[in-house]
Amino acid sequence: MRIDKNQLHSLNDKALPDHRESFEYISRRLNNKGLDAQKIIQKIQAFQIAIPSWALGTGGTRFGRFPGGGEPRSLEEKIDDVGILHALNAGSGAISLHIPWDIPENVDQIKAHAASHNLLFDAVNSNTFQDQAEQENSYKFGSLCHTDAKVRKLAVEHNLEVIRHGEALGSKSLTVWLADGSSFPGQMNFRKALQRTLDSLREIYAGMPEDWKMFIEYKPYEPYFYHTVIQDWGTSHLLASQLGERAFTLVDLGHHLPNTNIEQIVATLMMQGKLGGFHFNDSKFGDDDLTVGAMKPYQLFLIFNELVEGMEDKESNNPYPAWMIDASHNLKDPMEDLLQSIEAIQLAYAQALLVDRQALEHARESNDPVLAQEMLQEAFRTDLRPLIAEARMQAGAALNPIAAFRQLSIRESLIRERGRKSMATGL
Ligand code: RM4
Ligand code: MN
Ligand code: MN
Repeated sequence: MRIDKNQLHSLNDKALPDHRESFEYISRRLNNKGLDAQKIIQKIQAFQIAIPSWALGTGGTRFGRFPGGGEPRSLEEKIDDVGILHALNAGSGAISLHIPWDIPENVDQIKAHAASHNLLFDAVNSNTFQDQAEQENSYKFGSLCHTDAKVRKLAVEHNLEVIRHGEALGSKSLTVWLADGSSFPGQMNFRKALQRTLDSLREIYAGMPEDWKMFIEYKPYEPYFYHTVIQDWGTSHLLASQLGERAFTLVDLGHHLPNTNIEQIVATLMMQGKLGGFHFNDSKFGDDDLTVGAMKPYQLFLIFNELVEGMEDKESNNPYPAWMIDASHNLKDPMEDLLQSIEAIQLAYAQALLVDRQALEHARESNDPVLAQEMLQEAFRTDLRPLIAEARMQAGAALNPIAAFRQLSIRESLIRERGRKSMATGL
């Protein structure tokens, strides 16, 4: 299914007078502060966030799953869904595949299909946290860290195969998230498990094409409850540093214990040139996979404040990070949730662009926390929603993506096309 752009534009036309009023107001306000709204709009338009192929269906918890209907039944249909999102918001121009949930069968056809929606293939993700049907050696007690060399070999080979799939599609990076760990004190030798993980990662790193990057995620707990081999950014950074120049840490917002200062982690990694990518979501307790910005929008803004500072720093050698949403949806329509997530990210980014870096630095140098807070909160409390809407409209997308999703009855059409009981592959 595809969005009819004429229908989209006529919806925009109806909303235009109201939008004009609010956009003109904010443009004037920004102008008075010496900011050019159009420049911010261009940055928003250039900022593209990948959608993971596993986020288009209803996720569940370990207690149950309540499918919503019209879920994509194939990789082609997942690409269609990301295409719909991109047509609505002009901000999600890439898809990130999880192998083996989404093995591209006919590569040329899949590539052409994605291109017809103006989509690129972002990082490919490996999966050694589940056993596949007929897999002889189990990942039950770990994968890259396993005590048995046969299991480690299987996991390494799987990652190499994921790289080959990614190469065929034009991806340039591999994201590795390991569930590996233990649930009981004494169960695993920490030192040996980490060493074996490093050795296995070396083999994968050696199998990456020259122009590829490896992103290593970390997470403090879950699925194991006592120890996780790559538990924090420090461990991920240690591995990335040992592996080499093309290995980086990936920050997944949900992979921190409550109250962790994630923005500080971002700054530290960027200082080292080792922040490779980002997985966006929000949470209250742990890896809750909630809509970005649903719980802690100020934290998201503070993170973007560091990201912008790092990206604008001419002396920084941090590469441009890869952006992806990583969430699973239990209650909301996944597509509406993704639209909300993208908007929350764009807003936090745009607000961070408002901060006068020189003035902020001055406040810091003169040890003036009051002024520093005033500056950050002034930016955070500026309502930039009309600016984001304008960025979308100028790019041919919807002024209001969620309203358009509903008014164009997209979910109803998808249910008609795919059925009420269709189920997407994923968690
Ligand atoms: C993990 C991690 C990975 C994602 C899986 C599905 O918690 O965030 O990025 O691939 O979930
Ligand atoms: Mn993740
Ligand atoms: Mn996660």
